[in-house]
Amino acid sequence: MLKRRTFMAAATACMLLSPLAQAEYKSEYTVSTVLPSAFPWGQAADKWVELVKERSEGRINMKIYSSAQLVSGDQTKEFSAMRSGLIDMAVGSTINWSPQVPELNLFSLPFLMPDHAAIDAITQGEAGKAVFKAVEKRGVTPLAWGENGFRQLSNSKQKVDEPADLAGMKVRVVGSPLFQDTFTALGANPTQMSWADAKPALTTGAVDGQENPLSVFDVARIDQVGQKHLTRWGYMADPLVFAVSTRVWRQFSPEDQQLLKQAAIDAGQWEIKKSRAELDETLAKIKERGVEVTDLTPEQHAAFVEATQSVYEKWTPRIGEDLVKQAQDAIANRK
Ligand code: X2X
Repeated sequence: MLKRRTFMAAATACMLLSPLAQAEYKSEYTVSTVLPSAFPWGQAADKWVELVKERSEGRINMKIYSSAQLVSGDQTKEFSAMRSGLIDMAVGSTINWSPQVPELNLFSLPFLMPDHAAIDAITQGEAGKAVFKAVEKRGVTPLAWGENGFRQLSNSKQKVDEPADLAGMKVRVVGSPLFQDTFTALGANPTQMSWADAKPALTTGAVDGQENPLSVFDVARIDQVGQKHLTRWGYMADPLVFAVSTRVWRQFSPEDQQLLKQAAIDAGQWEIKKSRAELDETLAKIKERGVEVTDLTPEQHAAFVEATQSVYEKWTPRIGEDLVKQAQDAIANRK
């Protein structure tokens, strides 16, 4: 009996001590990104790290590992690595995490979001909350949204303003299955590869085209690898998610969880505003470099929408009928 009581007392003492044990933080937390500081994406991560350091007075230190180097460049493995705790934190793209979180494919549905207000209508509303719940369910704690941006199509062959122009065109896409379906539906010949392999493949001509936001096209100097034609079709936009591995998240005190979250929200808002504000200037720069930029007429746009309907049929059940409907309603009622 006495023994049992001693044991109970010891167990209680341990439980009381556990908040102290929680306070023992790692000397440094890893933060994974795909794009480094020269891009808005990398700047979003930089800002988060800086705000956390400042607000925690140096108690919480984070170190950024860009180019998906923590997963040897294989960006679609980033989420799993975070879930298992191999990576502590990340600022990641919805595209790269969608193989593990099917709900994130919502943002990749072609021509779902016509403008920035539509992105915000999803991320800042109920649909955004539902997406975050889906991320959380899979062992990663999402904190805030950022933005990689509307993705535009470039190629080395010809002007593209109708689906027929894409016939047989070899297009590099991210390693997320929905993209394979979108480009196949358009008659193109999509090839999945990581960002690390994309520029070399464009350089050698292994692929004819790619799709990425204007900021990525500009900073990575995609014009220098023969990409002379760019179509501003804005067929999808990938938000960024600031997140922490839930295993790691639980080690922080509630106050520090709040600090990390608020810093992520502030960094995200700062980056979204900045990257949108830079778009016009970026476009001008790209044109100055001699890239032929094509905008679609409403009729041309409609032809692309029409050609990609099969993607909705296949992917809506996987994403969730309710979530897609919720997002569509939010977009219809956007400000
Ligand atoms: O690989 C890409 O195209 C990039 C950099 O935009 C993403 O990581 C989604």
